[in-house]
Amino acid sequence: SSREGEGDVAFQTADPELKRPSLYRVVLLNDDYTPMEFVVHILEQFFAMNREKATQVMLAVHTQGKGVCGVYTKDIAETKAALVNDYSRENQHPLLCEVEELD
Ligand code: TYC
Repeated sequence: SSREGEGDVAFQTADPELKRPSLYRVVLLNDDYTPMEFVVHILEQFFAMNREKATQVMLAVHTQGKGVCGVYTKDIAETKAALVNDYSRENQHPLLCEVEELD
């Protein structure tokens, strides 16, 4: 196993010491104005859910205040949240998507 500064380049195929990346939840927040059908559309288009799953998640957010759309690495989670927020704004809806680090 190659430790920092040890310089055993010839042995590095054996134990590459890959760390698991930290994971982040992308969450959708409820609001009083965004149409339910727009939220379902977001979940289908940005989180690859079928209509049934997207409807379940949308209703969970509507009744519980927030809900998880998916779990991703940091860059992917932040990109998805930004794409959803930009798209919601373009369509004049106040829908908010946030990123939370997993414990
Ligand atoms: N509460 C919204 C309504 O009654 C629907 C909604 C669901 C909005 C989920 C946002 O993340 C959301 N039209």
